[in-house]
Amino acid sequence: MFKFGYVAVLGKPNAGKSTLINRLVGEKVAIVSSKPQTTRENIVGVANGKNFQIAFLDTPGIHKTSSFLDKFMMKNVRSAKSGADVILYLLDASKEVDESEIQSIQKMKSDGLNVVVAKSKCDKKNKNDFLADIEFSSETGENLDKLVEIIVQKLPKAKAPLFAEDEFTDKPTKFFVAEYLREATLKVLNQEIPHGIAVEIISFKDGHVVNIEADIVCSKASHKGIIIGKGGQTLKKIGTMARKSIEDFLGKKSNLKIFVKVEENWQNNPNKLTALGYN
Ligand SMILES: Nc1nc2c(ncn2[C@@H]2O[C@H](COP(=O)(O)OP(=O)(O)O)[C@@H](O)[C@H]2O)c(=O)[nH]1
Ligand SMILES: [Mg+2]
Repeated sequence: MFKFGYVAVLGKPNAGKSTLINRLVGEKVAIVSSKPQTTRENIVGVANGKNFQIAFLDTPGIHKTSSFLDKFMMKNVRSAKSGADVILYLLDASKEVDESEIQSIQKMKSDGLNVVVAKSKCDKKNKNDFLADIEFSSETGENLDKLVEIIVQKLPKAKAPLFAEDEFTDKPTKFFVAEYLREATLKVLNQEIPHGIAVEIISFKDGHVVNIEADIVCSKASHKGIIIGKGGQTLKKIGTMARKSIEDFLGKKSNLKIFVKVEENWQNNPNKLTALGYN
């Protein structure tokens, strides 16, 4: 019997959602960083097994909203929830349980949603006394097989997989190029600034090598200098890191030209959000 379904992965920012999905999909579909709210929109990552196909929906972490960008992120969370066959809710084992989270899990269950609660990061010291369905680690791989088993049991029956075997996501190449550059920026820069940046691909010319021009958009003039760094050192570091991920992903050489632009308060500018694909 074959099974197929959509599984929305929910949880607080930093719970380990993107890391788990990348691990199960076997491709890097979602960027990961130690900074909360790295994921901004839903990304489908497809995992295949002998008798199943799971389309995971990576979601931005559940958080309080203030800007239009925050609202966009939470709209993504809601739509993932309503379209999913199963909700996989991650609770970080290394953090204490949060009452509001427990309430929202109970609410989803009483709304009749098919919820699996899993504790992530079980390789770390357990500070979470919630009785979850399973605990696992994406780092060590512990219990990943069991987690998949639990999910597959809850999936609906299907005649065949929906996605072709080599189709592991629903996003276009350009999306990943932008995300890898955003990831490199998040990794190289510390605190605060990351939430204020976005990446816009200005041109993407595929050939023997790929020629890419991209803007790193930041919200304050003072951030521009920090992103560029003394003598351009920081931007160079960002570019080198991003190019490596992009080349691994595309499987060919690339030229990456990066510009840093200041767009004050772009997170609340509907036109800019549309241009960046956040709508
Ligand atoms: N020790 C440990 N760290 C993890 C594990 N899974 C994720 N992380 C780390 O937790 C941080 C947040 O992960 P991420 O997948 O971006 O979380 P998301 O915001 O829920 O998507 C990153 O620094 C990851 O490397 C795990 O199983 N064990
Ligand atoms: Mg994420």
